Amino acid sequence: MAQAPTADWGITVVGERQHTVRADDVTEATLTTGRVRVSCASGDRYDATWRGVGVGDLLDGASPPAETTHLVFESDSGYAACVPVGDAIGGLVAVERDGEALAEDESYATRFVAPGVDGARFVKGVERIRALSLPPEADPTEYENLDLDSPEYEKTDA
Ligand SMILES: Nc1nc2c(c(=O)[nH]1)N[C@H]1C(S)=C(S)[C@@H](COP(=O)(O)O)O[C@H]1N2
Ligand SMILES: [Mo]
Repeated sequence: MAQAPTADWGITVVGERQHTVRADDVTEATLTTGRVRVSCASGDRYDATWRGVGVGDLLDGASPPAETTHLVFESDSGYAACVPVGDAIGGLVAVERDGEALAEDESYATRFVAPGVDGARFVKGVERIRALSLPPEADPTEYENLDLDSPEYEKTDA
């Protein structure tokens, strides 16, 4: 692996305003922990304890519109997932899995996880989170890209 992405990440959150949360902004007190299963359509699954910043905390400061229906999580690789806000809000952008910094073991430092969301949408290397207000007839999958991938993210069978 070329370089450890260590504590050098930033996530830009876009609502009515835009703000960037950086690794330096994250203190022990702002971290939250959750047990979440990663479950892929291929059948692979595992449970892990994730530690990171709650999605609600990330949205603070970006003033997501009251009509927000979905959050789009975008990776630095182009991979992107569109998740109903009610599901996403129960999740976190993790920086640790089972007590280990993701940046230590993986080619990415951050990743979205949330209970009840399928593993394909657990975007690795989150770079941007956008609040969307979609009308009921909209197709949320048009706002995602679950194919494009950076090779070092070693996508398992989608
Ligand atoms: N950026 C990025 N995130 C991604 C993927 C990817 O290809 N790129 N693959 C997804 C898929 S299909 C699954 S099942 C999980 C796999 O997570 P794991 O490596 O922890 O098993 O990551 C998801 N997150
Ligand atoms: Mo997957």
